[in-house]
Amino acid sequence: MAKQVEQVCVVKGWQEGPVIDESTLKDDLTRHFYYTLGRDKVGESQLYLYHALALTIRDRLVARCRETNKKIKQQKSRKTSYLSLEFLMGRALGNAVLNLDLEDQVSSALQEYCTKIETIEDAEHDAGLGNGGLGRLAACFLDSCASLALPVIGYGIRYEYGMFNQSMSDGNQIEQPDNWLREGHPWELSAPEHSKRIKFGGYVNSYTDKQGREHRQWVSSHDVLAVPYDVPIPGYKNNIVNTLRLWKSEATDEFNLTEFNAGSYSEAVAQKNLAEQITMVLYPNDSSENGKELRLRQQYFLSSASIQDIVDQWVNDHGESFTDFADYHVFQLNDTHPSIAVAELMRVLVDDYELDWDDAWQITTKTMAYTNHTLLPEALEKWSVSLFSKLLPRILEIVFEINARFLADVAQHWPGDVDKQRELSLIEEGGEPQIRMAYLAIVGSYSVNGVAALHTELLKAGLFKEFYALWPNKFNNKTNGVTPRRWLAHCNPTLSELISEKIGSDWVRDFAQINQLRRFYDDTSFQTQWQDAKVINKQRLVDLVKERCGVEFDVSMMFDVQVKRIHEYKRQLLNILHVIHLYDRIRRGDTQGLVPRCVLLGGKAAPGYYMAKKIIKLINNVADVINKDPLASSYLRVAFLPNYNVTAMEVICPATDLSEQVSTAGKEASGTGNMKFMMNGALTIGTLDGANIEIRDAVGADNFFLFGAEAHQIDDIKSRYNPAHLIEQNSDLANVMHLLESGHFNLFEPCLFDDVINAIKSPHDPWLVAHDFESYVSAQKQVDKAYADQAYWTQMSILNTAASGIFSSDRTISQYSDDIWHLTPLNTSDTDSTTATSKATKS
Ligand code: 9L2
Repeated sequence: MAKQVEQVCVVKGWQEGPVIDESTLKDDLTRHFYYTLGRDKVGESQLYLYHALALTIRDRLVARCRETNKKIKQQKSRKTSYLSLEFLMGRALGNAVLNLDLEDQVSSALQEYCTKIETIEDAEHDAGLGNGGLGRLAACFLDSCASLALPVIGYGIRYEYGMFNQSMSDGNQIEQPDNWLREGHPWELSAPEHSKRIKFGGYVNSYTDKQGREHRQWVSSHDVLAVPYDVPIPGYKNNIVNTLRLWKSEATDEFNLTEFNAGSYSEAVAQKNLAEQITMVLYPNDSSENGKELRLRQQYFLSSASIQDIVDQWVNDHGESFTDFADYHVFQLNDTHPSIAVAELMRVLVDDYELDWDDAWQITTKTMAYTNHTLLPEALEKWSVSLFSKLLPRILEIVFEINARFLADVAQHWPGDVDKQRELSLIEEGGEPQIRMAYLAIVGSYSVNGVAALHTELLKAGLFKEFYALWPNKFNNKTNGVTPRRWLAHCNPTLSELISEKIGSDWVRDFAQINQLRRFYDDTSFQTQWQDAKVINKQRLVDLVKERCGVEFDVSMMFDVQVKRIHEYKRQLLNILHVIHLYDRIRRGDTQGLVPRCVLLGGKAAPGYYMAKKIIKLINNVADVINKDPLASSYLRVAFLPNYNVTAMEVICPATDLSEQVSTAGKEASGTGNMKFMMNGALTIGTLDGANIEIRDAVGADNFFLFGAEAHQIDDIKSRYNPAHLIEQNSDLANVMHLLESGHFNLFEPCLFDDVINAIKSPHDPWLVAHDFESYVSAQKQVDKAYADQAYWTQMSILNTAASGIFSSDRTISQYSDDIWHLTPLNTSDTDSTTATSKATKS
């Protein structure tokens, strides 16, 4: 039998894989619809058509992915592995059709089914495997890596349940599980033959070999299987398709067998559940840690599976010599979440391949690179030593050894300074000893980067000051970016077409070219077209808001938008105070110069975040009162959009006039929503925080609405903070507080917002809401003034898009590659072999 298969295998062309004739998309769609899926009634449901189309496209992706992998092998490329607990991918169909340049073929094929891609797309669930900015950044990075033909593989977790679905009940957030795989996920291909065993629990033995060398052995562990599911990542019109490898946890067979043999059927089944729990659900906390054991299991599971995957491939190709390993591999750690990979690589090298500690450490510290995404103390990960010792006994030993050697270096650098050693130790003493994961990441990496200029400076001057003194060259900045494919070309076809008419369509590939738009900013007929495009996009959002919130927005009003995770530091509260202030003005008849606005807020609160949930309720109550008041309706409408996600943002950002980026200075590491809005021609009202600073620099201070305290002033302001006094001094703020305190927005729910009110009035409010209110309101007046002059506003809008070139994640990734990864792009000059092969077959 086996022999026969071998014979078949050498039949011509088979090693290259079967040939796809790419001109037959229509036939493939029909074949998948009728045969793969076994359907015959068109029009009954869009779901099967979506699946058939996804499979049709996937065939083309798989062919290119195989070619890409072949190139990586042939060109002996250095590779980056991007390790992240989150990949917030959103939908894949529209993006794949765009990147593979299949728009015309798809639309003509769908005509036969009397439908179009926009309708089919709605059948796809978002892949919501992330919380917010950090997860979406990972997704944008993958698009850019593939588009730049860089050999980068993403490693993540295939959560059975992604980010929860949010709905509203009486203005309160309700969380529902996101069963995104229910109807199948046509993009993935499982590769069980590449499964890895992951150890948990047990204990560590030592033994001495014949040469007298001591070895450590992690034994009696309860192993779990990591099964890979590969998702193709197409580059933009370059025939490169990279891979996102997502791991799913499963029980090992032998483990079950031992239990079965002991006659414990139910224990065996229970253990199976335990194993599968690891990848069951994404933790829904953005920028805050909760220290749950299962989360640590997820982190080690991802890190170990991914490290083993890369090392196994290495040993396959090169044997057990690791001398050159660091020349071919980089691991980029997306925050500290996978930082345990540092210790895991040491374990694999020292225990499994018997390298000396020093050799292994050399290799590790030449392959690991760490990105920090936050300065918030509550987000800095620490794990208790006792939990580590129970769950990962061998990893704990390795962390201790890394620490001992590191502290010896510290002693050398600062002789006799015991405090310094305590400060820098990977183990935080006092009470329950904790492992500081950021310190492990810094010590184990050759590169440490922040995600915007200010953020990196604050890291160097504050949180990581001592490490910066020790290793100044490790530290670097990589300002975030977003992919212009999804965030302009795909989500805003109307504006994209207009841009391409003016400057050609190469901006989609080379986004620096967007600056050519500058030439047209004062061209009045172009301005009119620009405005027309905005109206079309606003209509799409009007429909969405109507459907989801039951609120009527009006395209003739200004669209003022803040969508992001709900967090006190992001200050949705400041925004809603301004809304209340506008309402107060309307009620007082003070409407001189007031520009009619539709204010939209959206975002999810972590389920355990009490204040964030109160803020959602407040927004909903305020919206209710205002929307019901006929006096307000021609000036002000307010809505909270439930279940904000990637797909919603694709409708929201093209329609937005004013982008709200109002975090307390120094708290938002970068922000990336700010960049999506800018690309789509929104103007920003914002503080000097994160990437806002760079946005303002790029577009010019005249085209940005600035307000609020600056990062370097915050400590001083806090030291003499007196909100009661500020409220007394400012009648606008006093009126707003009076409306809130009188219960105007909670008439039948007494005391509902007391905690919110007290937070604003507290001299210890870390977010300084009352402090920034006055300058925020005055910046908003400037906004009104500017918007009232539509020609002027449109000019600024064009200039914003034109200046957004540097916020492409292609720029970010080029910098990662040049400064940290040192990758060589894959050769894309040859015609891709699927096309070549299909031509060859045809002739
Ligand atoms: O760098 C991507 C984003 C930044 O733009 C945001 O300013 O990362 C976000 C930043 N708030 C971030 N930092 C930390 C986390 N997310 C995070 C996410 C999930 C769990 C724990 C922390």
